[in-house]
Amino acid sequence: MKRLLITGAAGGLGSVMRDKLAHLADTIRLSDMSDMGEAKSNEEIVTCDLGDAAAVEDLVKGCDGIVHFGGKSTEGPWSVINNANIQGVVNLYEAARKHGMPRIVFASSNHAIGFYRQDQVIDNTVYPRPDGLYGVSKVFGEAMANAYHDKFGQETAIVRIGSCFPEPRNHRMLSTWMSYDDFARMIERIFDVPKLGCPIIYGASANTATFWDNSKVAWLGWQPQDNSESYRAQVDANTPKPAPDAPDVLWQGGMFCADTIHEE
Ligand code: NAI
Ligand code: 15L
Repeated sequence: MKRLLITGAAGGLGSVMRDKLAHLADTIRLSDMSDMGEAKSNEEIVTCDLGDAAAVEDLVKGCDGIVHFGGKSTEGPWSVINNANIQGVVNLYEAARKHGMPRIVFASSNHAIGFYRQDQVIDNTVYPRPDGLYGVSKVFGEAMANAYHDKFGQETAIVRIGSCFPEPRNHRMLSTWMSYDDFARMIERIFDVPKLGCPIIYGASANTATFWDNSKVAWLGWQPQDNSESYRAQVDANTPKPAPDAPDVLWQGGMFCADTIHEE
């Protein structure tokens, strides 16, 4: 690609993927509303709020791929989720429609399906079961991706990310963890395949413990290489085992299922 846009570039995933995806394009355009530091020689930095339609239209112009990490990434007040994850996604897809429909990686979340039980293995055909307002906003983003695909042919990889951190932090994450390297390899495949469409992909490493079946997207050729099992002893030693009826044990979305509505 000539120019790849990464939104949410000041965040946990954006600040790691900024380097790991640098080889995918001549120029990486980084965007966030928070400070992203200095631009490297192959980078452009654009500070903007995803809720600002005109700014997002300028942001997307001239990009031939988008990795959309920007947004509210946990539960919070609806006004914040609404601006970033609802209005922000509408702004992004409208900008993409007007500017050549660059392929999009949409950072959805396991919280779109958080109320499936941990003793179930689900694939990408299940009905959403969001576990709060944040999860609902991710279901909205998935619906936008589908509508713009069916209506205009816009291609999106909808990635229901599990827990993408340096290491799994608790017992639930032994099933939901995805390494940064596995995610970077997935994004490489997404931009490599000649025809993408609008698939839903579960974002987890090749963990022995799993809630998710990616067999319907085997055609993508993504083969995760890491496995949370190598952290099991460490997790056992450092984190208390939750009670068998705790949300973190019952539901795929874990503690988000027990979180409250964050009033304004
Ligand atoms: P993060 O919270 O560290 O980063 C999100 C970034 O988006 C922040 O830098 C924030 O400033 C920016 N942002 C928020 N609202 C904005 C707005 N209105 N305009 C412009 N920028 C805005 O989150 P993280 O962990 O890096 O996640 C990235 C994406 O992946 C998020 O969309 C999140 O929902 C999704 N995700 C991440 C998971 C993970 O394990 N890290 C799991 C599931 C989904
Ligand atoms: C998410 O959607 C969040 O963005 C991330 O911070 C983690 O909480 C992750 O889900 C998870 O479920 O572990």
